Amino acid sequence: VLKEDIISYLENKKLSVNNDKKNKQLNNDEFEIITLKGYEKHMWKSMTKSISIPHFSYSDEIEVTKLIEFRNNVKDILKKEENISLSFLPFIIKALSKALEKYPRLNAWLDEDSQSLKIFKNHNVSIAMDTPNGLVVPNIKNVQNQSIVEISRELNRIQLLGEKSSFSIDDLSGGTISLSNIGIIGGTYTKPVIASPQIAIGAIGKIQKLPRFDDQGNLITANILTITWSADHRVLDGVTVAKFSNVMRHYMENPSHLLIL
Ligand code: CAO
Repeated sequence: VLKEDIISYLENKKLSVNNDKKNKQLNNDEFEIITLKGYEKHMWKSMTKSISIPHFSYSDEIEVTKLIEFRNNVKDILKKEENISLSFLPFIIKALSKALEKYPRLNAWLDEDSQSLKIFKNHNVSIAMDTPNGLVVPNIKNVQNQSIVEISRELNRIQLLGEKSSFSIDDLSGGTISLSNIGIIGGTYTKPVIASPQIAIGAIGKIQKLPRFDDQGNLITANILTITWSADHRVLDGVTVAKFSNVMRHYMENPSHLLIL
């Protein structure tokens, strides 16, 4: 057999293998092409920008037994009298706002061009929301002036809009800090991605019954909710974020203080 024949045989074989592969790739029954649109396209753009931010991450455990009792005590009456569904989130949003009163620097937008922070007086809390059309982040405005019942009503309103994907521009713009309640789906810790130009976002895990020790060293059944903060490390340091998170934890662990302070 000539050397040329062997080379030609091998090349033909390679060609036919490649053609087989090509044909396989072109077999439309085996895959589906999804073209990104709407909210998904926006997520592509916003997350690509966000991921260039140097993220600082901070996590903590919050003991929410009192919060669960408090919420369960008023949940049914609120549904009956006002037709409002009260979850834990309105308490968490209010606790966040209380912490912002002490640490307003987290409630800001970063202008990269002028290297300046615009610190807002209003607490417009963006809520990451799972909708039939993907991730949307509407915000609840002026939380600092709203009661827990008012925040619940607003949360119920945006949930309804989310189901119909009919948010107004106003609902989707002007958020100053973000929260993501991924715990409703599951999981304990997640590291959220900052929604630029905001500089901080918190992610809440699932409430879990876990063994812990109380101050006297007794083993107790605790209800633990985790929170993880991502903050823009160019303009926020770890100590500020930790102190801010401690204030928020205090209000979540002592929900009655949300009503009197
Ligand atoms: N742990 C345990 N239970 C929780 C919980 C948590 N972290 N969060 C909510 N629940 C409970 C609520 O209390 C409620 O229970 P009841 O029936 O006893 O009242 C139930 O789960 C349903 O709550 P809800 O849907 O009304 O939730 P919410 O008000 O806490 O949250 C919203 C609203 C819009 C944030 C949520 O529905 C949602 O879309 N979450 C998804 C967040 C998301 O997509 N994150 C990803 C962002 S990054 O890609």
